[in-house]
Amino acid sequence: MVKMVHMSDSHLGYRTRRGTIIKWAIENYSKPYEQEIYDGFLKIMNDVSKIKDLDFLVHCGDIFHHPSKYSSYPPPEPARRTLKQGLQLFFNNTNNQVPFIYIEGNHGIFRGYEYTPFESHIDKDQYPNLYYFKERDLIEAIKSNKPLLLEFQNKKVRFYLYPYFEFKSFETYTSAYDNWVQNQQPKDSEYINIAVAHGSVGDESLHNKVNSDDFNYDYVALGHEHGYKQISRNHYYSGGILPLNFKERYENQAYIIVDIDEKTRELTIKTEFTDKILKRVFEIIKIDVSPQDSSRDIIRKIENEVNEYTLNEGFNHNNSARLKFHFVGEISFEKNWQINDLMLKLRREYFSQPERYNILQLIWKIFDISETHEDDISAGIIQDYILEKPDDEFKTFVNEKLSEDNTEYNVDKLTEFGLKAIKKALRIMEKEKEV
Ligand SMILES: [Mn+2]
Repeated sequence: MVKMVHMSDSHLGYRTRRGTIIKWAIENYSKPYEQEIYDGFLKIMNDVSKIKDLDFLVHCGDIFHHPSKYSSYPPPEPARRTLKQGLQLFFNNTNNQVPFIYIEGNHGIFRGYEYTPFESHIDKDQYPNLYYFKERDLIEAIKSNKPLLLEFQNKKVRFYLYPYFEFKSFETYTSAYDNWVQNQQPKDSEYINIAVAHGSVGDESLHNKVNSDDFNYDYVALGHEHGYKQISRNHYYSGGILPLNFKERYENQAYIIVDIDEKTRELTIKTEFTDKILKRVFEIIKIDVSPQDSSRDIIRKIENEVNEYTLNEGFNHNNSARLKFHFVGEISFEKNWQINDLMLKLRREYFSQPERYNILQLIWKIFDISETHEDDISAGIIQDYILEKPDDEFKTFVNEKLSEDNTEYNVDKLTEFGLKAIKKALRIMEKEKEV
């Protein structure tokens, strides 16, 4: 058996920003949620280092949140300190016997520079069993037409490495990368062959040869998507440590313990969900608003929800709530502004009384459901202002165009799309009028 742990996307140094209370955790001048991720990372490094007979720890990228495409700041000091502490802990507990393999993602790198925070702020050479692969290594491998791999002869394991690379951004990159990827095809099946990649199909940063079974890797460890996901029998995203935002709250984050049988190559997968260590309320709360609701009614609905998190003992950075309200109903423009005003005022009130409210973040979004009831409004408008029978006339129009063109399409489907476009345009016009 070869045993490895697959983790990814720790995003050390991530800070919640929008609508948060200005509070710092005490220990080392970190922000509260940022600190919770540090604590989670150290716990994982400690737990993982104690796994019996562990052969490898693999991290699939984005260990730091900064720098990134939109921020050239280095990782904040507590993030660097946490990574150092985590590495120290891991290598000490494993007596330097277990390799830590890291590939670079799209976060935690200085774009356009040859050095990375691992070199400028961490000193990777201090850790003899740390294997670090950056974009620059990938580019060198492409230029010299060699695979990017790491081989452990004693264990008969090879890692094929795919740091994040936007190979679709230039045509020359795409073809060079396509050609090079062939080099990443395992030489033989005498070794256990593992691919380690940072990228996803969604933003075209994962090559289809890695995403498929074309190369017969025994296991494919993926990073970049923040939720735990099994893509196929042997392709997995582990996800990060904790959800970073409200969307990720409804996914799971984990690290994966993978056992690979040398002979049969059978996988035994054990998933350790790390989001369950989350100590705070972190929820989207739906609030139904009816057209008849007065300000007072809406305030009452909000306070009912907020009071659950009042907790009387006041603000505590360890478990203060992250809340997002979804206001849903037939919401006029006037009501929309009214809700925004109320929420701004209430949030100021809650944040100015930290001895009372245990809230870290409070944001909201307003959903006007009348927008989704297309049939109620727009068809009528079309009939009144443009056409007598919009569906029929549009269908005739589409039919004529298609027969001129000698093409065959599903006329009903096209009519449906066309009408949707018209309705949408009309709705935008209506809105502009109202504003
Ligand atoms: Mn990423």
